[in-house]
Amino acid sequence: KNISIIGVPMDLGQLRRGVDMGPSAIRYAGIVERLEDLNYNIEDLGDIVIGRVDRKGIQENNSLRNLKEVALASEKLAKEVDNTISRKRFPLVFGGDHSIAIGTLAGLSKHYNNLGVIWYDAHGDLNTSETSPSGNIHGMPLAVSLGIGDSRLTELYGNNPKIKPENIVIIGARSLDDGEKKLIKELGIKVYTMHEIDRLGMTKVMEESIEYLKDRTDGVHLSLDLDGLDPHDAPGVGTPVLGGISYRESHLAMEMLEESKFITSAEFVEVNPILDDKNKTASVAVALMGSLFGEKLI
Ligand code: DIR
Ligand code: MN
Ligand code: MN
Ligand code: MN
Repeated sequence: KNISIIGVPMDLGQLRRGVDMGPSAIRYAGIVERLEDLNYNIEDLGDIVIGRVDRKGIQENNSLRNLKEVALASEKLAKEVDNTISRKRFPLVFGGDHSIAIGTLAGLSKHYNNLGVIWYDAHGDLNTSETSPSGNIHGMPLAVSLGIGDSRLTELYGNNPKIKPENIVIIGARSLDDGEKKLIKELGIKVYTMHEIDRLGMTKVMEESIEYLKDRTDGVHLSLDLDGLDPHDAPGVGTPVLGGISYRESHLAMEMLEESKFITSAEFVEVNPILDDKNKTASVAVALMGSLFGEKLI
């Protein structure tokens, strides 16, 4: 298989500094070598250029903070992802904060009519400017991709909506805002919260998720927010939430996705080396990608 790496040093979708260094941290943790050892052809396309913003403006109260710059970067990323698929390569995107998923899904939507999405995250990322408690766009990408939110984001790169609610599975949720809970119920989005993961075990959660998406989709994107994992295992994230998915459960999930053979694109987001412990979180991301792409213990 041919894999193209796209770095997105985006930090404008939230307020913590340092998440723009995520793509470098993941590269330093050895991702290219790791995947080359699995006999993939790897092409590193480098990083998308992100606009600079006056820090004073960023701190201001705003219900859609840095909208212009986020939209511009999303457009560039969408183009890059679109081109990568056209060249029959697997897009592997590194964040940056989770607002970048707006661009990734926009690019993918040019190639799939029924794109499946696995949203591995402590959060739902289903806010709009009306429901968001923070005004941070990294809490909105899933809503935007469903066509819900400001038209400067939903209309981006054509095709609105990019994805359908019945093609989404959220895994690891444990911090959902009221508006997000309402939307999940209204749209009937499939969610495995930490309660279901504890109760059923990750094996059953992944079996059910794969079975659910298998027949209804023509491609499946994995959007993995490192804060889906427990902060003990992934401390380098901007919005850690206690009681998350373990390192081992996450490996199992990646291995089961690898066995399913249906993942057609992936992104690993919210790695923030400034908040991290000796690049632990980027190393975890790289280890999980190892499993996702077929590394075996024996
Ligand atoms: C919160 C936090 N729901 C918000 N979201 C995060 O600001 O919308 N998403 N951290 O990853
Ligand atoms: Mn997220
Ligand atoms: Mn999150
Ligand atoms: Mn393990």
